[in-house]
This record gives sequence, C-alpha cells and structure tokens, in this order.
Amino acid sequence: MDTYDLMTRNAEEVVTDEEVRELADDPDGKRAYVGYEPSGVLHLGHLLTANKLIDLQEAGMEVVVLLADVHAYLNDKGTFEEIRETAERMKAQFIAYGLEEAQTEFVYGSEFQLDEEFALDLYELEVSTTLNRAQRAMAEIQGGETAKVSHVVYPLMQALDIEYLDLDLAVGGLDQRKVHMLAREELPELGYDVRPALHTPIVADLESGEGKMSSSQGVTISMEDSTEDLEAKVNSAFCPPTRDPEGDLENPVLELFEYHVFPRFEEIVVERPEKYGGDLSYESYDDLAADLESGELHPADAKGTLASYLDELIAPGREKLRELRS
Ligand code: NAL
Repeated sequence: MDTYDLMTRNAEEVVTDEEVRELADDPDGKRAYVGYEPSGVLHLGHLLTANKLIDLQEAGMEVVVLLADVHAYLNDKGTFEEIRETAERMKAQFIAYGLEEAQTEFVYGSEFQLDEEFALDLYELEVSTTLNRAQRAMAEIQGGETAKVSHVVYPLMQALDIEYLDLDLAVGGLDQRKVHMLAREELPELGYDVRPALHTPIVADLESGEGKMSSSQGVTISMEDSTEDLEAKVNSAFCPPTRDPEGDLENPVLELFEYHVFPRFEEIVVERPEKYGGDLSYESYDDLAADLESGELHPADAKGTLASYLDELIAPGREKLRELRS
C-alpha cells in the first residue's frame, strides 16, 4: 500500500488532503499525536485511533500519546491522583495492543499545560474566542451539557497543545473536529503554524446500529471483556445482511470488521463445517461485505468470526490489566 493510502485508510476526514499528501511524501521522524482523557479502561473507541497510530508508525512517523490529565480533570473525571493511576494503566494497555514502544512518546498534559508561557497563550485564546464557539467545539466531546467554565477552557487548551507538543499531524475521532478547526483558525492569530488533522469515524452502537458506540451508554467492547463477554455482545449486535441499512442506521458488525479487524490481520478466516460450505477466507473487507450482502456469508458466522478476532486483539491488554491488578 502506498504511504498516503496507509496514512489515510479508514479516515473519515482528512484536513486538508493537500497538507497530508505533503506529509506522506516525507513522513520519517515526523510527529503525529492523539490525546486521551484517562478514564476507565481502553475500549473500541480508543482502539480505533490506536489503529491509525499503528498505521502512521508503519509509515515511519513518531507518535505522541497525550495523557490528557488536566483535560480529564476539567471534565470532572476525578482527582489528579485517580486520573494518573488510570493513565499509567492506559499506557500499558496501548503497548500491549501493539503501539511500537520505541516510536511512542507518552506525555502528561500537566507536564507543560501549567507552565507560565502556556497559561499566557491560553488567556490570549480566551480573549479572542467567543463563548459560543468554545461551547460548540466542546458539545460533541462532552455529550452532556456544556455548562461549566471548565468545559469552555478545555477545547482552547486542546487547540494550544497542538503547538506545544511540536506536532506535524493531529489525529482524533470525528468528535474532535471542531476543536481542530478552532485550532486551525486561532493558532495563526498567536503566530503559530496550522497543522493538518486526520479524523477517524465514529462507530455505531453495537445493538441498535444508531448514533455512536460509547462507554457511557449502550454497549461497547473493552479491554476488560472476557472471551464470553465478547461473544455475547457481538452475538446480540445489529447485523442486517447489508452494509447500508435504511435511514441513519449502520451495520456495526461490518464496521468493526472494517475498522478494527482488517487493518490488523492479513487474512480473515471464517470457520464453517463442511456441510455448510467449509471455511471462507478474506483478504479484503469489501469481499467479506459483498459475501454478507449476497448471502454467501451468514450473519451468525460473521459474528462468531468477529468475536474471535476481537478477542485476539484485546487478549494481550486484558492479560496486562490482570497482571497490574494482582
Ligand atoms: C484529546 C483530548 C484531550 C486533550 C487533547 C489535547 C490535544 C490533542 C488531543 C486531545 C481528549 C479528547 C476526548 N478531547 O474527547 O477524549
């Protein structure tokens, strides 16, 4: 696969395409970054951006993972001590999942966000940004009501981080796009450069195929799930025999194959008894989706296969968590 295709595969949005193409011409040693609020254990939402980081590392880039402790604090996720403990476990899970340790730098937000220079830049952004703009940037991240002062400071700090971490590319879920747009507009006002961004899709809720999968509501899959939990969750997932169900619905089973399984395995084997046609093997997502649509691949077989590949992906992180707790 060519470098640009690898860097952008499965990205829902590339801002801007021209800037990312330029980066793809010479990615060696360039720095990409994702930030995460330390909270709970890793779930599929985290792993979707992690897959993109693995692609970028394969393309030769260095990856910076921001453990956004101050952001988590501003979003009411606990005391600094609790947040730090969660962050350390998160780090271990990312490495277990497959981020290349030698090409990954983990940084705590509090290492630079409390410096005087950062604070002064933040105040400058506070002066130049309207309340309305900051609230809109935060609305998709926070989900609930953006009513606290901390919720409008949050996106401004996130925008500044892009400058302070000396990055060449910002990566995030599509829910981060308004923060990245704010950064593109406001950073030049402070005399800083604009950076390109890649946004990963938001995966639909497993059971309904609607909206977004999240840990706070509905069903998600996390590093803590046992093999049996995974099987049960995937089994009860919405899986019509089409990749584009009616209306706003998605096929979450196909989405998980596309975004989580195919990027990490060369070949997917669906095991079937001889009397049902024997094993099927796929090297591309499109072939699998086409077989589901034609009826060659039964949804139940697709689900069983999905559960076992997801299990293989989360097994090392699950093991790591067990170790850390014992
Ligand atoms: C992502 C988050 C917090 C701070 C960041 C700083 C720079 C780049 C990305 C960042 C977390 C993210 C979330 N807002 O919703 O999880």
